[in-house]
Amino acid sequence: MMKERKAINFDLLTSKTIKSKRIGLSKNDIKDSFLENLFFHIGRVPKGATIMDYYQALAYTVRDRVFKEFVTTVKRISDEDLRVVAYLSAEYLPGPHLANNLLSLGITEQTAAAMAELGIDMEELILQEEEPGLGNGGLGRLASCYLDSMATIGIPSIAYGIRYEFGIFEQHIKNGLQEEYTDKWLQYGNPWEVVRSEIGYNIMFGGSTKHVTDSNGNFTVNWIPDSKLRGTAYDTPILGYKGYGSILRLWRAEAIDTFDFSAYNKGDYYKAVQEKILSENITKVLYPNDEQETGKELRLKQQYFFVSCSLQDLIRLHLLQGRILDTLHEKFAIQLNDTHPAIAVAELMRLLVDDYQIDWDKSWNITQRCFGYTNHTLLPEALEKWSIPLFRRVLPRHLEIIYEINHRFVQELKYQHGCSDEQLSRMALIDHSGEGSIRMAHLATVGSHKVNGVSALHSELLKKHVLYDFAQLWPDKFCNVTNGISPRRFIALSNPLLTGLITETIGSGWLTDLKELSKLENMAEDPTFQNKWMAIKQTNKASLSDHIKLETGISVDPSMMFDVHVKRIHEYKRQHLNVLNILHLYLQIKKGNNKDMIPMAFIFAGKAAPGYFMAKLIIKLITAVGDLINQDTEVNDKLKVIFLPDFSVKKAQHIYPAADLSEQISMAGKEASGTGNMKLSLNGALTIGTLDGANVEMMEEIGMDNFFLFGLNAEEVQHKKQGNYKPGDHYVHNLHLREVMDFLISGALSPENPKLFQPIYEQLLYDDPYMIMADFESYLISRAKVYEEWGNQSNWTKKSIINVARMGKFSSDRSIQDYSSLIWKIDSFQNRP
Ligand code: NBG
Repeated sequence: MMKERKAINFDLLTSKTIKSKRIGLSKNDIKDSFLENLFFHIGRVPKGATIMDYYQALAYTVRDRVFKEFVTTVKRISDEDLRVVAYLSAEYLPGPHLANNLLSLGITEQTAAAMAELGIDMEELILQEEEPGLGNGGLGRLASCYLDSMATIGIPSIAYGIRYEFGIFEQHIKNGLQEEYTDKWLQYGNPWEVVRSEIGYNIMFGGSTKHVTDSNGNFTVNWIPDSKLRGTAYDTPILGYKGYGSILRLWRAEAIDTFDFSAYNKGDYYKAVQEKILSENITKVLYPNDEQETGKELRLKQQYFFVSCSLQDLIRLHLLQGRILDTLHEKFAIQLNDTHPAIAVAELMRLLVDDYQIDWDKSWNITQRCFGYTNHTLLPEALEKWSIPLFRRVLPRHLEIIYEINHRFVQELKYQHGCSDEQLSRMALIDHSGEGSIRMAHLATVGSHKVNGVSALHSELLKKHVLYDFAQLWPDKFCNVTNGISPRRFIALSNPLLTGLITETIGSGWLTDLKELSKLENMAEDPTFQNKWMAIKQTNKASLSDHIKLETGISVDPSMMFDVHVKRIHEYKRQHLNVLNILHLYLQIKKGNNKDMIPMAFIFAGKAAPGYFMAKLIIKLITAVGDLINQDTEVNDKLKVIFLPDFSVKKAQHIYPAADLSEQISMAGKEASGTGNMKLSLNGALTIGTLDGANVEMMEEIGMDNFFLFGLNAEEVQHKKQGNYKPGDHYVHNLHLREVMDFLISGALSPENPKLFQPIYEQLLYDDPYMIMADFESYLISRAKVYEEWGNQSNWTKKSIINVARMGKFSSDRSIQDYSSLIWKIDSFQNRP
């Protein structure tokens, strides 16, 4: 037993009046800390130090100050016994930490000055940081924006995830094709994290269960696993903007016994370390799939591993405060970020019922009141299902628990709600077709007290289609929280010039209250302001153009319109629709119809899932079109086509500020929300888009006149699909479409392999699941309006200013406030006395 600890006085650290040099924010304090860290943490003298040493010394200097805020916040949560959000997400994309933490601490300038006094360029240090690519795209980035906002407005939170040793692959483009290389974000160590070796949990897999009734007649289930490993916590402190602290706790898998001496003694050296290798595999690599489920055993193990560690951790934290488990839901609101952590429903039941012997009904009540579930996709291929034989092999006890939840649920449906057999089979957690599978979205829905979609349209479609029966049954369970983005990361950090101009004009309150941007609206027609606005865009474009030259060797004139399409490559996002238009423009120029044509640079970036043939072919198509156009002197002063490799948060921050036009052209009903749409618009790009995801609400806010709308809406898409859609009809009736389609397979794009793009051609002509042929004409008409508006630069700039002024709704701070009031019922520090 540990002796009771004496009360430790935190005042030195947390008081606003007592100053400690170690955490001081003046230039001199920062300089002193930096040198101390360089000497004592890194063990270097300036003469022998590398740039990486400098970066790390600065990172430690900043981390100390971030920890101060974190410790202060934790103390407050504990003193005031506050309810905490536990955010469970298999993915995070925080982006580089250094510059963001400097901004949050408000010490960017004094740090740059401190470094300058030492002859060091701070910008160069910032560039050293490898970003943690622990996510595939929007879902992971959203989780990181939410951490930023929770810490900014002061929602007590802890975020849990997986510490993938290798994050999303590095994308190289060779001969126009995507090649994947291992991401090495940890190769020089990670100064932002602290390993908590003492915070670790045993995780079990496989084996069987034994049902026993003890001498008192109590029924219990023992799970006898066939393997065990340990999850260890790695903590990264998160600091909100001039705000509060939070923590991102990532789990790494390790062997319980790292070395098998008996095997070693028998001379089996390989076997001696085999367990270590097998265990560590669990957190080795991120599955690089976007919106596509592969049903792989390792993936299920990853999900269970991090969920179990996280729930065991929450239980530990809860009991540490001297509470009983009956009140777990009063102290924690656990949010499931998509279905990836949905196994948490069964795991919490197991922990409560098996490990803590709480009866089923009470456990179920606690469980349902703890969880909220956010759905992020309607794509059928992304709705997770696990085959029953696989599930039984990996998690035999959870299968029993899920059967039990299902059994009780089906009974309730039948006897309390009088549901038909058909309804029962649609709603059950188990799908009996084939070898049988578990529907994780149903498990998450049944096990949560709230279910939300991520935009108004998506939440409606969720209720109408994917979770229709559930929404009929429990209408109050369903709600919407439209996604948002962090204005700190996506404008303050990414676009310092525009940030400066806005702050100079309306003050700095908008960074924490984005609605204040509306004050810019008065300035939209002011010629001086417009000129400053345009000059900034021009500078940002020149900077991106330098970057493009460096990365691809292609020169882009910054006076061209920058038409930007950056996001994961996916058929539903329709990068190929964009390409068809580019080919159309190319053919027009070749025919001499180019008198009034506006010079345009089409900029693409994004990764394709390594096993996704069509997406990879689309990348090849973009680069092939680029090769054709960029070298053709007849065309290349009017058109440029760029594919920037290896899209990441860092790269995105460079691209958004330079965009004139934002392509948000998914087939309506497919993009749950989109967040790139918001990031581009916040940086002053106008949007060309369909009525999909959050575009709908953006257009409502921004106004139809300032948004280029086109295409079928979700209902029309649905209608067409149910009818007799013949994409070939569009080919026959639309001359422009026919020309580009014919060109696509003419071989001109790939003389070495004339049939290369045939799969795209045939899919569009005979199947066209994403209605590209149907939307082509409308896209061209909308683009014609773009060109017209661009012709009047003052008018375009006015619209750009209005776009920014009306983006207030799309701050992730607003989203977090919505989650807090609708789902978590947690007050922010800001709203507390
Ligand atoms: C993605 C959607 C996007 C949405 C993000 C964040 C998945 C499963 N879904 O439209 O496709 O913006 O989630 O909500 O990655």
